[in-house]
Amino acid sequence: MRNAIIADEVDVHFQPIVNLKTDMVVGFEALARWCDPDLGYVSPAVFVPLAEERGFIDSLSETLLRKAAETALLWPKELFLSFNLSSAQLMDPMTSTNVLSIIQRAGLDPRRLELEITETAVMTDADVAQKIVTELRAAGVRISLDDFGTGQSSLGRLRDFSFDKVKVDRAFVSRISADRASEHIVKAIIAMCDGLNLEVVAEGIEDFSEALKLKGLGCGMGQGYFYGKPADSVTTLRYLAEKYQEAGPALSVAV
Ligand code: G
Ligand code: MN
Repeated sequence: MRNAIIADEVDVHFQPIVNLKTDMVVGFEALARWCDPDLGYVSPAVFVPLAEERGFIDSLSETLLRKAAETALLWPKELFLSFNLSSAQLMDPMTSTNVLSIIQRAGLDPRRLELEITETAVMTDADVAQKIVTELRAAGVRISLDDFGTGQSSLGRLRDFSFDKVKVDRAFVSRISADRASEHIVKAIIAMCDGLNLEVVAEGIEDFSEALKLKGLGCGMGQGYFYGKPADSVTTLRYLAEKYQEAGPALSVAV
């Protein structure tokens, strides 16, 4: 893994996040990909905890964020980049300084960056996490609460912690057409976020009926295989060029 970072084998893929009302792309989530020449494809669920444990999550994250930010510079300016922070990073008081200096070096406006954090990560050291989040938000970075509804969900966290966006876990979205309970839970999350002035993204939308149901519930944004699978930066640029061509010649993307 250490060598992979040095050899530049770790790559970033991008998955579109769309406005459910207009079906327009509003941003992309960066997802880490590692294809080892001997091991083949290694899942981030395996290598991120490994990097945390062995103490090189910082260099891994720096490589990924730098690559993601450089790619985001090629997109239309109104699109945001969403990047996952690991739990170890949310315990490290240097994280905000590190993140801001990486995107500054890359030339990406902090207002185009969103950082995804999980409730479990926030829980480990709530004071440090709060401080990191406050510093980042002061610089214009937005914060989303990832995988909402699973793990150690606490509604108190939504009250006491400052976020901008909630990402509803795909465990609820994938069953929204099948069971009433999931539909009611998603409906309640959307209503709550409305009242709290938080944006909502439904994760893991896989088919048209799920998309339709979420639109009906007034969910603002969506993400999932139905709208696009994670793809490399070249494919992502091609996708944007097509989308923007459909939207009219006034908008263009250089490929
Ligand atoms: O924890 P987080 O929500 O960041 O996880 C994102 C993961 O979910 C990625 O590995 C991505 O490939 C996967 N993913 C994204 N969209 C879908 C989807 O529609 N269905 C399924 N099963 N997985 C998805
Ligand atoms: Mn995420």
